[in-house]
Amino acid sequence: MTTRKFQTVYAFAREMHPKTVKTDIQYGTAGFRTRALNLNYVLFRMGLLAALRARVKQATIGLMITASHNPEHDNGVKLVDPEGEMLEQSWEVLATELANVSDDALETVIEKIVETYDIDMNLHASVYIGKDTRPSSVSLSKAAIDGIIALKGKPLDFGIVTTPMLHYFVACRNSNGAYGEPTEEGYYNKLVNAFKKLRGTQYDNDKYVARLMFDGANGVGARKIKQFQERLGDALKIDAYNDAIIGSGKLNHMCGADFVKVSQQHPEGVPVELNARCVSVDGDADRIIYFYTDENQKFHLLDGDRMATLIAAYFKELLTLSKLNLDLGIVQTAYANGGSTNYISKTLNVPVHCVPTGVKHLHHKAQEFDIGVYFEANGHGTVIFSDRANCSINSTAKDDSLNEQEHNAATTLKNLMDVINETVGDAISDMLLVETILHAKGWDLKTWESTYRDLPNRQLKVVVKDRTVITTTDAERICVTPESLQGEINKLVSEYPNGRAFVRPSGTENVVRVYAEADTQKDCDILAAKVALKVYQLAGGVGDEPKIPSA
Ligand code: 16G
Ligand code: MG
Repeated sequence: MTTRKFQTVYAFAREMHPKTVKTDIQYGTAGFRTRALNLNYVLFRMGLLAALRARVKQATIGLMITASHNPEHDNGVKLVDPEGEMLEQSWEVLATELANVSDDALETVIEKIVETYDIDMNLHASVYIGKDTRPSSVSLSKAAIDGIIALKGKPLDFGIVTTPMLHYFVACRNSNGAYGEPTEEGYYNKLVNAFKKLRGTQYDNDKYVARLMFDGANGVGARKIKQFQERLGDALKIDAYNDAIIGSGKLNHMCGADFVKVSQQHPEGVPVELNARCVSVDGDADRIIYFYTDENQKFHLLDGDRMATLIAAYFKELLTLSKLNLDLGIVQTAYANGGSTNYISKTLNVPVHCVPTGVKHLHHKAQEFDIGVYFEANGHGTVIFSDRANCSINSTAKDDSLNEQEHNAATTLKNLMDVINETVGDAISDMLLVETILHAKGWDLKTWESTYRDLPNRQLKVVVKDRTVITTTDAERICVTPESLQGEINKLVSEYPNGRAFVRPSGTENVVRVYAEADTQKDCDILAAKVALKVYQLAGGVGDEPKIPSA
């Protein structure tokens, strides 16, 4: 066996990356996420795991260092599987075990993984690394590289990139270039070239103006959008804001997609220009939210549900025009606004499914369709295509015997596929896709918004002693424990027209999340607060009791 190699690992770990935290950490919805100060040993160990995974899969594995929309002092890490998808669930368990084992037992756990998966440690192990703009990401990426090298793997550090860029690079590498070139330049060129083909030579169209305001959340999106702007030229004018320098402490602070979505307000650092089309991305640029402030100073949000409906409706039109026989479906989570779900099933007539929170669940379900559109309300989502869809769109676009309408629609579908980053939600790719559709339709945000009415909604957090006492079923829409809680929620919901509410333990923070919607904002604020109070009372709330607003 290769024990000699493991001894090197063991010695290295003890010296350079000792386990400094006693409490256990979990590989959650999007990897490990906690205070950056507590992550050094975790990154070293994830470097080890990535090298093992690369050998098992005999493919390049990705390792992304980010805490997304969390405050700047947090950080995190997640692994990316060969096709650019999230790490397989059975390995999440291994990741958790490896992160929490004592320094003394580290060698044994690695040996166990090697034996279980019969890993040939002489195989090549390639790991792609990316990091966001957090100051802590620099030393954490060194720790990960130490881990990869300790197991004789080959790290390739892409430096500061968005999360979806790293996913894309991994997918490109493992497809031997069929999906694209695994470089920054290759990524920009693929997306921008397809976007320009779709845009044509007329940049404005009816109510659509080729200019938007971009909130970069003082993160990696703010940097990368400049690369896009250089290449897009006048095809799309992007006024970029919130691009503070690294270490300013402003990352995601009062800005970015999560802030705008949850607080339902305009971000700081972006001037308010009435009726201007604005977007916010999050700290690692895998989510995007559209918004504007109208002439009466009223704020309007167009979230992931809006994008899902806009995109699916457009694909449906193109499928009809091209006469392609492909099935289209939408995947949402419980957070999807009831207004959107209703519109999808009653007006668009597209099959819609609800799955638990977290990209891996949405992605997995969307794979059941030829064209699967998935979005979380928070703005994370993309479109994925089956091999059948890919082949038939490509061959129809090449088929000169078709009439012009069919041919044009198929060519548009082909170019849309190239604007889309299928590996995972990608804020900038999603933005280019939405901009393409609004342009094609000649719409401004008001026209888009008029397609259906969102029900007023509210999200709250409740701090409890142990959030795992809350368990759920039916894609998180029903609470199973504590036993009496769902009955209480049902009673409260029944008091409000169009009322709906659910609770779930967060996968990224130590809180229970509460969601409510109802016909009026006042009703849903009261409903949310009443549900939060029940959670506090029945699930061991700590700190101040939630306050019920007056009716
Ligand atoms: C993670 C998930 C995101 C989800 C969010 C929910 C990925 C890549 N990201 O950020 O999809 O919406 O967690 O957070 O899966 P919560 O569990 O704290 O509500
Ligand atoms: Mg993110």
